[in-house]
Amino acid sequence: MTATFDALWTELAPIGRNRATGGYQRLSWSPADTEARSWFAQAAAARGLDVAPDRNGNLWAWWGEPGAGAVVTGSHLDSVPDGGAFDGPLGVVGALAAVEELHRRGVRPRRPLAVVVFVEEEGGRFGVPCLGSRLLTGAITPDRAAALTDTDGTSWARAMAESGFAPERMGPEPDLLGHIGAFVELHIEQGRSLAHIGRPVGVADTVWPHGRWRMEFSGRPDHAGTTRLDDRHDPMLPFAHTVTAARSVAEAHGAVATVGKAVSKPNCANAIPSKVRAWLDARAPDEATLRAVVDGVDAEARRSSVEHGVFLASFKESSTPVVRFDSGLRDRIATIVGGANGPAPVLDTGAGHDAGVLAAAVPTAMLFVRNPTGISHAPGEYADTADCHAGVQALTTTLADLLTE
Ligand code: HGY
Ligand code: MN
Ligand code: MN
Ligand code: MN
Repeated sequence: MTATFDALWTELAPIGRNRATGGYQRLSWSPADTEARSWFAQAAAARGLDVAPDRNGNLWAWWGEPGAGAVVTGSHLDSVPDGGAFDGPLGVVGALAAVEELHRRGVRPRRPLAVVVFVEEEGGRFGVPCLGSRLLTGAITPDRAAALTDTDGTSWARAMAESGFAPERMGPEPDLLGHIGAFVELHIEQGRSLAHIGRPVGVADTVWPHGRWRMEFSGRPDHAGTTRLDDRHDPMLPFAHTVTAARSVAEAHGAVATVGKAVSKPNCANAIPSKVRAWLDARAPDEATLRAVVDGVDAEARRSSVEHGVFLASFKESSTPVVRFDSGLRDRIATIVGGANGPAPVLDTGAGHDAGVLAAAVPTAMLFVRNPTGISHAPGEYADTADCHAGVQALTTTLADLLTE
């Protein structure tokens, strides 16, 4: 298993890699994403799996005929801009290596198994995370998905069509979903909980509720040298206030909030901007706290906009309710993968996953692999090879247990 994992990891590693930063740029339907998806299709077929896309662009590789009670594992291959090597690929490469290990162990499955690669998990190009799994489960309408655009104005429907899919066929797939008896996703931890307690592998318990909101501050464009300060309607000022308010409001609620993306129009050093568009990402331990954080930031943004004579419009782009993974599956997996040190630790996370979307429809679990620095969504994301191998062993043990019950 370790040799297979290492070989597959090495094959995938150059695809979409930015040599200058060491990070990855695999935005959905881009040439790098397409190359990674083709790599997956080939690697899965070489292991005797039958590969077929669903109507939403997710890729499925089946061991056995698709059918009732299937055990499904997998993750995603797209990345955030300049993301890390592990977020997504660990769960895909790990799944393929686990399938080979199941063969080596001589496991005779009593139900079908599939490896899935979900499309646009990060929302890195079209803004809504977990788009492939949301479409599959009906958590987003095909019309809304079709109309999402990237920063160049290319729509999801067009990008999908250019990759050979028929956007008019998008939508929930109750038959496919109805086949899934259990879904398990292997993922790098995006924090330091496992490093802190000195364990290589953990099992997920909950995902914090989270979402993205777009704020558009519209002011009056003017000359940076000649416009008296009192005469300005500068949208950069309430925007700047909102960035710092996000931090203090989140801090006061034990939550997190981030403004990681902003665009100024016309983006000119010697002109007061006409508009600043900014995205708030907010996450909290429970729904009420998340609401309070978003409302609190919005109130600050509005107050400051009024003060500066700027018009503010806010829109919710996506949200994911709190996820509680299947407790029976969680405890069973924690016990069987725990080893000599007792059951594997159970963790909460602030990161979103396709498993979180699927959890609303099917029994779902996640395995996390230790991340020594906790860094993620950045080139510095890292996990030791030995810990990745331990994660794949845990996934194999889990799949073997589910396939033979
Ligand atoms: O943003 C997130 O939590 C994710 O990794 N999709
Ligand atoms: Mn991920
Ligand atoms: Mn991610
Ligand atoms: Mn001039």
